[in-house]
Amino acid sequence: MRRLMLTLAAGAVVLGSAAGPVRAEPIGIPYLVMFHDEYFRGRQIVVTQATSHLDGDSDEASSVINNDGVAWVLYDDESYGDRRYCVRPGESVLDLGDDRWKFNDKITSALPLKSAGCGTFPPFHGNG
Ligand SMILES: [Ca+2]
Ligand SMILES: [Ca+2]
Repeated sequence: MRRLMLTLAAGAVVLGSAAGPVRAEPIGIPYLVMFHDEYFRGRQIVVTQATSHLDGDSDEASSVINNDGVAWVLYDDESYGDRRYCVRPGESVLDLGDDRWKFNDKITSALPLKSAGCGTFPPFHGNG
């Protein structure tokens, strides 16, 4: 009986972690912050200004949060080229590999805009 209860308890833990939302820690750094892993995990990439090549952090970002006051555009290629997505102030993307974007381990350059809106750049979330 004891063995059965332990087995059930272990099963519940696995189900809970698989089905429940993964809560990311709040990030207080007031810039664009990317992470090598999903859900704000792994090595941090703090970007404070336009960066035409992320050097050692290129093609590594798997999640991102924008704590800056303006929108940022994230590009696949260096010097702001190829596919791109815009993240507005206060927005985050917990998994850049999501089917909606397929942008995992892609970002090579990052450019801040002069506004909080994305203008004509495609946003990760919603419109404009
Ligand atoms: Ca990664
Ligand atoms: Ca790239």
